[in-house]
Amino acid sequence: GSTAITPTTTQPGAMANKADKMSVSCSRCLSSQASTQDGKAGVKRVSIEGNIAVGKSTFARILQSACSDWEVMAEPVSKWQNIESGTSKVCTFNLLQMMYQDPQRWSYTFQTYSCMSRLRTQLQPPPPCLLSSEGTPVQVYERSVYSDRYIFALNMFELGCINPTEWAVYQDWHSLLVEQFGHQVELEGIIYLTAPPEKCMERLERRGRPEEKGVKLDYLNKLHVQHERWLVEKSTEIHFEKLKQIPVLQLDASVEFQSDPEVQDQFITTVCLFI
Ligand code: UDP
Ligand code: D5M
Ligand code: MG
Repeated sequence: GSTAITPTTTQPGAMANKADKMSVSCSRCLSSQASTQDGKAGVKRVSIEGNIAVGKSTFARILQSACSDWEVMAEPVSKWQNIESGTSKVCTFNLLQMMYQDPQRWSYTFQTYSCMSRLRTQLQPPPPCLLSSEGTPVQVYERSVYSDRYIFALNMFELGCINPTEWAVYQDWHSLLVEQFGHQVELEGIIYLTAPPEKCMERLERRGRPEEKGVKLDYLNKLHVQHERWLVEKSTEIHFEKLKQIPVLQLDASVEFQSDPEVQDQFITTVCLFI
């Protein structure tokens, strides 16, 4: 694969200053080499990782509108909220709600569905316009099959909401799926958005997703620790060789970036240098 991505954990300030605040345009990304490794030849893939409500979707929308060479693939949350019953299309299930209301019963089921729906979304071929674009076509995923396992499923197991048998079964099929399909969704970099869990809680409450009403700060603290172990301390046991080598760009998302074009411009510049 390509090695064009800066191979370190990077702080935003240094790289943004190097780029000397170029204007927001695709020309910032033109110099990179695209991967030609597999069925999605020429496309680079990065995922945006981070705690619940840290601002991933907001950040993804900003990237999408900044550069037409980037295709953002949002997390399939609406699918989790509306699973069609096999027998009646008018009857739907809200698995996200079920998981939050009764985690012991539904965590394992949720993990099977979140991983499957994520993979299905991410396996879709890029649109032709992306491949014919002048710059480097980039697919930006909101989270990945790796955060499913190394953040959420692992956390549920550690909390006792996934039992040891379920955990063994989960890990077995997750490894099989990643080994079989992983090369088609292989990441070349991870953008890790960070903010104190208290800031995420504030944003989660502001967003007001009904299913997340019962989410406690303690849960966000635990997810924060899982992210830090995986992406910063590198102490999470990882089962995929390539994943261990992936460059991580860490961005401080605790600043109010949604309404600040200057911060957005800095972020975009930093991401362009990273990609
Ligand atoms: N948000 C905000 N300021 C920011 C970034 C995000 O107020 O600089 C808000 C955003 O409008 C939303 C909430 O924080 O109401 C969570 O953001 P998002 O859905 O993007 O987070 P995700 O869960 O995707 O990480
Ligand atoms: O994530 C969307 C919502 O879905 C949020 O409540 C977390 C939850 N989520 C996402 N992936 C998983 C897995 N794999 N397990 C459990 N819960 C999950 P947001 O961060 O708001 O975009
Ligand atoms: Mg989101």
